Amino acid sequence: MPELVSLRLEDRVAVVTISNPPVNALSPGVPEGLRSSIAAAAADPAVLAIVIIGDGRTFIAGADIREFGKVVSGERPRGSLLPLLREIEDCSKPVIMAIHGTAFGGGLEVAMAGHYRVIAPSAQVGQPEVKLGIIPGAAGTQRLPRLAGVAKAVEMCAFGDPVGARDAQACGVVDAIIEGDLLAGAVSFAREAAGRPHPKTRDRDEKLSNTDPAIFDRARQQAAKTRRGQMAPLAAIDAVESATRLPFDEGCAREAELFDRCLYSTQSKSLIHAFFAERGVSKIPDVPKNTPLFEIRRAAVIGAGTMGGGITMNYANAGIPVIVKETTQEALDRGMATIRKNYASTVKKGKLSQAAMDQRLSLITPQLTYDGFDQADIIAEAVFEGMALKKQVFGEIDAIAKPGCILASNTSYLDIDEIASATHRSELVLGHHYFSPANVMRLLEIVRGKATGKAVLATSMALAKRLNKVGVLAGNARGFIGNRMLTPYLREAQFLVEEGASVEEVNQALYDFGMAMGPLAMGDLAGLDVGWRVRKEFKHLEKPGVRVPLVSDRLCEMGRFGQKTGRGWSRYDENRQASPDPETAALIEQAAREAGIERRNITREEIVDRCILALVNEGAYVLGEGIALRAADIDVVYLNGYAFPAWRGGPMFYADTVGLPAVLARIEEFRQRHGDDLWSPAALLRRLAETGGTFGSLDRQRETSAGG
Ligand code: 3H9
Repeated sequence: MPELVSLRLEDRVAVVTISNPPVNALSPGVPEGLRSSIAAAAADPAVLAIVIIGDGRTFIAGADIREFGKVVSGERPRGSLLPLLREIEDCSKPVIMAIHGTAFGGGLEVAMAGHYRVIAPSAQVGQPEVKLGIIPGAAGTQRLPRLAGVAKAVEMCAFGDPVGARDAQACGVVDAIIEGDLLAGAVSFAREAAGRPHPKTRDRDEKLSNTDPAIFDRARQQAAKTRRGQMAPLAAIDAVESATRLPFDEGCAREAELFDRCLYSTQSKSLIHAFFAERGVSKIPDVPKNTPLFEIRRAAVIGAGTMGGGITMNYANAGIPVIVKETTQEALDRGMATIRKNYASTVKKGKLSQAAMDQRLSLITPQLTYDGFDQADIIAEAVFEGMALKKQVFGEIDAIAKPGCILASNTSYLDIDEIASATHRSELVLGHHYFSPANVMRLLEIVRGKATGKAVLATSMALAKRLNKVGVLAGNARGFIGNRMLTPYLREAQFLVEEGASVEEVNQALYDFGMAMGPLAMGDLAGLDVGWRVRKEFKHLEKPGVRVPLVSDRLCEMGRFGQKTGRGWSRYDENRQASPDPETAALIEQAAREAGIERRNITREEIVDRCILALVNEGAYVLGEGIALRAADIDVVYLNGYAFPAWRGGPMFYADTVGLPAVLARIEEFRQRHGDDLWSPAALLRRLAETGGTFGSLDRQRETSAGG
């Protein structure tokens, strides 16, 4: 096995190199290697100073996240990095941390125990632990305020966003930026530092005095708003606050207490699940890693509406020249105006420079013809949802596109194989289903038709990353993964209002569960006419005698499409602020009366269970039918496309945390009340619940049998 930590001498400076690919996480063996290397360097009279550096693409990206599960399950004791960090800090020779890539979490904590930090201009530092539902656990909340000041430490520890090299230098986290060769710069810095007294971070208390307590209040308010429902950000704020009140060692003890509370919580298990789910999702068992990819240099998009415009922006954002085609000048102008407006608002928020906006716009060619489509490597179709139109468009582009050009449909419900049948290249046809707004939402469902080639799938996965999306493979079934599951979720929300809950109660219960907004509010935002159109297209598939929601079609017939018309389930003012609409309430009551539905009081618990377990049960069907490869993929879809709270891990992980026997029992209860057609538990769910399995264990089993 290659050495995780190695030591060599360069110009009387000991260079300690960490080699634990891919990200030099502090896995077992790394702390031990650091300890022995530092001890050896300290004892060697030839050594004047010590440089610690990471091999490969990064410094240390943090603790090994996989270890946390083992600690929580009792498989491994929870070790502490604190003694090692103290040894580094107490070293008689100056220790210089040379940072490139990322010094995240435990990586930054190690770096802060050094006497100096030097950094490559492109590197980042951060305490992103809260994104995993935990807080820094190796004195990060105690050393960071001493270096960066309390306000910066609160921001970094409570919200977890990384800080670039210049910012890190400005706030005092690093001492120098090294342009050019980092190691050479670090070694020469170390030689200069040798012999001078070197500061211990834990003794530097000057930035802690006179702390304004309002810093903590403001951070708590911000966390309540932007990290709603999460415990780790609040714990991180408490831990940093303790640095201002307690001596260093007592502050560390308080941090450890808060860290443990977070580590053993369901929230951190959920967020860690989400972290690995997102990283596992691009692996397609029958598509080898080394599948040759198509080169995507130019793109073309058909349709400049809401979706087409967003898709066009995705390509331009990734630096890919893109043609966008519309059928009328008016629609094209409207589409381009929206694109410009979107970019301008990002510039206004300071998140994009004017030059970058201009550069992105220069990559977009708006036009009414197919000119240049024969040069495109991929053509993305985003026309109105309707099979006849889609087939016509695919027939047209098939005739123009060059051989090898990928044809991707943004359909959200339609049959990819039927669309592909309009072409002579079904192996190059698939779905690229974006989520609105397409330039913002990270999810991209990559829909595999029966003939879609493996290289096309592999290229799509790679392209998703380039477009800053999370690509999830979905089978070709109506609604694919996300929208198929959404149907019963929205159905239950509507049934609940018919049975007696108010629109506001349903929205609030799901919001309190952690969803970004309630289901009916989401319908109003997306436009109720979207579902109305889909329902009309698939009306012939409805089973006679099975209950269907009564109200949304009526709202649409009245021209109440949601936010865009000012009225839907709720009423909206000019700022799109919702208020209850007595007319909707009356309409619901009337519809329920006509259908003979007895109205009653409905608890928040029932609202949440009906909606969320409808998602879970449909998810289990989707998984059982092979529409999704893994339960974790379904979670990734819901976390990135539907704003399911990441701290609950996604619907399938949530079901595991509730316990599948309890989930099954509740579904059975609903089945008794609402009938087999609506609430038959999926066979897969039943099997797992009855055999002590979980969706997570099923994923692991499948991964093992697929050979890794
Ligand atoms: C912590 O430090 C707690 C401390 O306070 C100490 C407490 C005692 N561990 O993301 P990528 C894997 S908590 C294990 O695709 P990128 C990842 O799964 C930690 N594995 O690359 C993937 O594996 P695979 C605080 C890790 O270039 C591969 O590396 N630190 C870890 O897009 C490549 O990852 C964090 O939260 C890890 N720490 O992004 C940092 N990190 O190839 C988390 C990555 O098998 N990591 N892997 O799928 C990141 O933010 C990104 O991975 C990073 C690289 C920016 C580093």
